[in-house]
Amino acid sequence: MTEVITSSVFNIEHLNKVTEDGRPIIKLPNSGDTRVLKLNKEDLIVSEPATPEKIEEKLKLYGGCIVRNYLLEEDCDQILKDVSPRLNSFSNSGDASNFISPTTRRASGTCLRSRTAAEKMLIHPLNLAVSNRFLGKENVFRIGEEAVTGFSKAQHNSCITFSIGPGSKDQPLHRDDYLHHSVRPYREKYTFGTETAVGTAVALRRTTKANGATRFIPGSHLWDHYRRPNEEDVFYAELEKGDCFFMLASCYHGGSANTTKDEQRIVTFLFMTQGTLRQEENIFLGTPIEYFKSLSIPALAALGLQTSQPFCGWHENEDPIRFLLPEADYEFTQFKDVYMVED
Ligand SMILES: O=C(O)CCC(=O)C(=O)O
Ligand SMILES: [Fe+2]
Repeated sequence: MTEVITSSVFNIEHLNKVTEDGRPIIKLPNSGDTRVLKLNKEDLIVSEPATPEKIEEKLKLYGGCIVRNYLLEEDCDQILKDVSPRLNSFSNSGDASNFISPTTRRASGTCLRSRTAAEKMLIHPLNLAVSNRFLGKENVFRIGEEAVTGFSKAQHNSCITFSIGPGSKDQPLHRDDYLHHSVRPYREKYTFGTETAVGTAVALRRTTKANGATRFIPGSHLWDHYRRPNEEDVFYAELEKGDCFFMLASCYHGGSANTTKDEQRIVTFLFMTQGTLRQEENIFLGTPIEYFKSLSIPALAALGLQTSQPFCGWHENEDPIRFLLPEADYEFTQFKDVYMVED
């Protein structure tokens, strides 16, 4: 397993000077890594029929890939309808670094506002298979004379529908795994075990370079923590309605400038995380319990409302699905397998 460096804050070198507007200037370590991956669109497109294995292969190499025709157009329309009230009521004044642009509207909690998002996008078989491959954990633990195994499935992390409006500027390039304090070492090739989030971004409408398609740097999932992301190295994930861009959260990416006069760039970006980590969005506050009770068992499990084997996330000594759906034909086991140990 690749080592995760847990703290790098002490590597900052203070230069004792400030910018014109008073921000202190620092230097960060430079590993000297100059690898750049120049790809064609075809390299990133998963051939049909898309399988978890094909997606996994491209994610390991490039950090991102595109799956055509991932969701039905009617499901895209339904998700957009469900989140539209939130998009239309959204306003913000932006922030200094343009991370949250004033011309970008965000409907967070898309899997809570849209049953279609939860039942079609969250539990899409390719999302579950790929995110379990990159984020799932399975281990063996001793309990007295026995040894048990537990499989902790990937769970929902966040789901935001972004509507990037005309006049929006480039969002600065960043990695979404900062939220779990991931500090990435330089890697020659991909190694499993340290990824903390995997994203699927579905275009609810056609997305183009001109209207603000997500751009990312292929191969940047293998870069060290401080390597500077350059705009010359980006690739625009242009999507037709219903297409999906898979991306590891260890990749540099960002929403892009919208230079059109009147097009909104509308994408739902779902991230999954490890079943043992805290979710980015606090999905439990403000969501009526009736909404959770109305979902399928697989959707509840993927939302993190199933105990992660073993012991993580229970409610009143029970699995949360038993609490939410007491009548359902459902059984939860704390362990995957139970063995006797011969010492
Ligand atoms: O809108 C996009 O394409 C990406 C947005 C994003 O990366 C973010 O807000 O973290
Ligand atoms: Fe992001």
